[in-house]
Amino acid sequence: MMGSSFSKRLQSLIDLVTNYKTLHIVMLGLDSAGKTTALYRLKFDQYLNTVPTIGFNCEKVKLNGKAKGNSFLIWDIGGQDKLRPLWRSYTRCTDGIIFVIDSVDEERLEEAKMELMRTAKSPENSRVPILVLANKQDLPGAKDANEIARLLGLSDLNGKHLWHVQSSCSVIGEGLDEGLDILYDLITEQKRLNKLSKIKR
Ligand code: G3D
Ligand code: MG
Repeated sequence: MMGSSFSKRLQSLIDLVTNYKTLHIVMLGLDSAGKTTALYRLKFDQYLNTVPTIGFNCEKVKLNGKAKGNSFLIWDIGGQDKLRPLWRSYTRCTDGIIFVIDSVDEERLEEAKMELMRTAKSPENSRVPILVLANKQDLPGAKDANEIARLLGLSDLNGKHLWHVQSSCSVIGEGLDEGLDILYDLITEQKRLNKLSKIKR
């Protein structure tokens, strides 16, 4: 993880000079949920033919909405089961988590839920805001955002994590900018809450 901590420090220096923030985001989800497609849609505004990710991809993505000027450094971590133990080292010290769901893959929703809950409950991710992308909304039979929230049991996270489910179609980029704007708001809100709880103590 040396590369990651070095790039983080370098980024902090750049942010200090420019007065804009770069937040660190990790993108997780089962293999083939659409993580890499989403990342490259956000970064290059084009659809790239992806191959299953071995290891990780990392891109700096500029925010366009209210948070214009700020950026997310997004780590896209391979989702194959052999790679999942790696998630832990990437989620350490992250500002936010994006969890991508294939909204038509009913069979693996339970597995996705297990991995999401494992990540959410890990002590190093305590209070880290979570954006769930209910992806592949263009496909017939896709479950909508409310249904995905229910099936993943996200209300269990209430009081522990700020979370939001955004429906998306990564191949055309629909829902991605909206999702990032909401995640930015959740992170800002969580930072405010963290400050408040420090003052109280
Ligand atoms: P991953 O990085 O999470 O493993 P990928 O997933 O980004 O590699 O995507 C896996 C497959 O799902 C790809 O198709 C990709 O085109 C497709 N996909 C991703 N997002 C969407 C979406 O929103 N809608 C639809 N219809 N397909 C999507 P292939 O065929 O290359 O396996
Ligand atoms: Mg990938």
